Amino acid sequence: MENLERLIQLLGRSQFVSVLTGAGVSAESGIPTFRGKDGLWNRYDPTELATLEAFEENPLMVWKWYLWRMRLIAKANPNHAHTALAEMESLFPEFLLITQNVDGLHRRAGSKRFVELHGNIFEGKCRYCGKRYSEEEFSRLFPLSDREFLKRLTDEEFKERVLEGLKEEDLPKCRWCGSFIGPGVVWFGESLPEDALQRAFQVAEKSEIFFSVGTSAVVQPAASLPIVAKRNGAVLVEINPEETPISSYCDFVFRDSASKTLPSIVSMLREHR
Ligand code: BJW
Ligand code: ZN
Repeated sequence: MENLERLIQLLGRSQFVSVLTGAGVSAESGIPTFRGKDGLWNRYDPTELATLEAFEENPLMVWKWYLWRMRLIAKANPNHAHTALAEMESLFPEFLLITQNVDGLHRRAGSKRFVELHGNIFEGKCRYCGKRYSEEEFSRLFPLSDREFLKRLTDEEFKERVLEGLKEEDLPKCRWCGSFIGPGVVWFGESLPEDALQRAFQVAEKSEIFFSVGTSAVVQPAASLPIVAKRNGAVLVEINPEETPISSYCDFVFRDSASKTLPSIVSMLREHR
C-alpha cells in the first residue's frame, strides 16, 4: 500500500504517462493469454497457426482457429482494467495506450488515445499484396467474420457453419490480387504497422511514467518499449501476477491482476487531484 501511495504522488506530478498492455489485461474478460498456464498456445501450436507459412499451407485451418477466437472475443466484454485505462487517459495532458492486443476491447471500453501494435483481429489483411480491409469492409466480404453474427452463434451453429461447414472456396479473397485475405493481425516475421510503431517509440522516449501491464514482455519489438522508456528516464511500473524479463528494471512492481490494481490506481489518483 505504501508503494501505491508513493506511485500516486509521482503520477500526480506527471504530465506524460504511457501504458503498454498485453493479453493479461483481457484474461479476466475470458480471453486466454498466449503463454500463461491456460495460454492459447499451450493447446494449439502457434507455429502451425499464427504464421504466414501455416496460412499458405492450410488457410482453412488457420481461419477456423481465428474465427473460433473472434467468436470468443465477440462474446466477451471489457473488464475493470480496460475501463480504468479508458478513464486514465483524461487524467494526464499527454497519454498513450500502446496495446499488443488484437481484441479491440480497449476501444470498446472507451479508450481513444491508443495504438494497436499487432493489428486488429476483426480487420482483414491480404498477405500477398498487403491491402488492408477495415472491419466494416471485411465483414461485407466475409460475413462469417461479422462481430454481431459471431456473437449470436450458438456452439452448435458455430460447429455446423464454421468448424464443419466452412470450405476453402468460401474463404475471403483480395479484391486487388485475388489471394486469400487473412486476419488483420501481425504474425511472427511480419512488420508492425509503421505509424503505430513509430508513435509508440517516440512516446516511450518522452514518458515520465511508463506502465507495462499484463504482458510477458518477450515479443519484440514491443518488449523493448519499457526498456527504451527506462533508459530515457521514465519511472517503470509493472502490473503482472508473474515475474517477467523486465521485472528487474522496474521501479514499482504490483504482483496482482490488472483488473484489481488499475482501478485502485485510478480511484486514488482522482482523490489525490
Ligand atoms: C496478467 C493477468 C491479469 C495473466 N492481470 N496480468 C529481436 C530479438 C529476438 C527476436 C526478434 C527480435 N525482433 C523480432 C523478433 C522476432 C519476433 C519475436 O519477438 N520473437 C520472440 C518470441 C523472441 N517478433 C516478430 O516477428 C515481430 N515482427 C518483427 O519484428 O518484424 C521484423 C523482424 C522480423 C524477424 C526478425 C527480426 C525483425 C512480430 C511479432 C508479432 C506478434 N504476434 C502475436 C500474434 C498476433 C496474432 C494473434 O493474436 O493470433 O501477438 S504473438 C502474441 O504475443 C500476440 C501478442 O500480442 C504477443 C505478446 O504476448 P503478450 O500480450 O505478452 O501475452 P502473453 O500470453 O505472452 O503474456 C500474458 C501475461 O499476462 C503473462 O505475463 C501473465 O502473467 C499475465 N497475466 N493474467 C495482469 N489478470
Ligand atoms: Zn491482395
